[in-house]
Amino acid sequence: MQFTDIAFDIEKVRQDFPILHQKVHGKPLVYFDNAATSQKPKTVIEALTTYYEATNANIHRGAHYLAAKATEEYEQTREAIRDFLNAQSTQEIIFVRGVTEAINLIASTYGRANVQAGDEIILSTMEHHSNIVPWQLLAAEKGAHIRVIPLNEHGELQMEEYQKLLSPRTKIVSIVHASNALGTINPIKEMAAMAHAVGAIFVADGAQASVHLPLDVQDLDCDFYAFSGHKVYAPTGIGALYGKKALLEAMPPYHGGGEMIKDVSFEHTTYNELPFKFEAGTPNIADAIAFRNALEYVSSFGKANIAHYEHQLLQYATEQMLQIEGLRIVGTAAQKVSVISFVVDGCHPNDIGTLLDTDGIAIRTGHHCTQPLMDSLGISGTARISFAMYNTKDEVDIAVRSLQKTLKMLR
Ligand code: C6P
Repeated sequence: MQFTDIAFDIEKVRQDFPILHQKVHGKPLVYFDNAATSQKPKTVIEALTTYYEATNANIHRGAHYLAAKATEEYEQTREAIRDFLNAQSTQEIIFVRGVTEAINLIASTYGRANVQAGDEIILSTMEHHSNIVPWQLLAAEKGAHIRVIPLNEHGELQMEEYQKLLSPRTKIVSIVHASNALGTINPIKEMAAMAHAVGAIFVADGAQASVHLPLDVQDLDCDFYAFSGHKVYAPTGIGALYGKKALLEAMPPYHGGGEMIKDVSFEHTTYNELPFKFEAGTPNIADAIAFRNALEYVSSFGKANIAHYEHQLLQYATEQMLQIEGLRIVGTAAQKVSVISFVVDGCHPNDIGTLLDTDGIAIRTGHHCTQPLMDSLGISGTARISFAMYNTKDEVDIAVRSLQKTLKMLR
């Protein structure tokens, strides 16, 4: 297969990622675990160093030069995220640690205020644990019920079953935009409209989609959209939650503390305006600032161009892997991000991962924090290859050769 219309120079891109140029167990590193976390370009790494060397100060409170500079840079990232998501206002962008914290925030605030006994929360079989457990905690507290959309044999949502689950009892629908374990891209725009038709709100888990798909929260009409910086080439420990302003305004705060208040007395506290109402305490300033560099880095290539390239990697790798006897790809949806989960007859995924590692190839194995999905498929886990913009066709060839060798050893 010939790759066509690649809009950027992959070798140049690779030069931007220092970590890629090392040997692991004596072999050049092939990093195929990007769905777990992506590697960081120099611009992000340098932003962190520059921040601590030249800017470090607490934000939104000091009267001095450094405090003002740090505050300005922190708020510039909020604007970059607004732009990345095409949100209407920076008041709709809350800094969080990542998707896990974002969903816990929604469940603890919007959920507690709006879900009552007998209400229903709709999830899908392919959800990550972080989009299951916060809702289970809420449902247990409130006497609400979780309903689950089943999948078809390709790992796509059964939309007619979703339609049947929706009712006036539905208060929240929370669905992954792109599955980390299957790669499936879900039709969240259509799903949000269907949720709205019964008066429910729609939450999208954008952990995987955010790095691969162009996003427009206004067009998607999600009520909440969560993503983690570390999967979009930004540092760990920083992410963003988009929420519609009217919802955020009506919601009670999440954590209490400094920054999220206007006035405090022992009798009464008034809360700060959006988005600060949801950002108690000193935040992760350095990583938030470097987050902007990551988003700018992605935007400089154009997300559609990156997606086009990654799709070719996905197609090429899928073709190559399907030639391996006994290998089955788990997740064959028509619309996929660049994730390939697979199982091989007679081989445990962990053994495959361990042996590929001896050839310098990093993949993830196991249940990928989607145990209900694995249970529904009747497997304990998969081996998973996931691509980023810096991966190459040659790396796919290296991995396929290593896989062939590995499977000979295991069978
Ligand atoms: N998936 C993976 O290897 P955090 O950890 O908060 O940044 O993201 C959680 C999360 C939520 N939803 C989806 C769809 C995800 O993929 C993840 C993280 C990683 O697949 C680590 S388990």
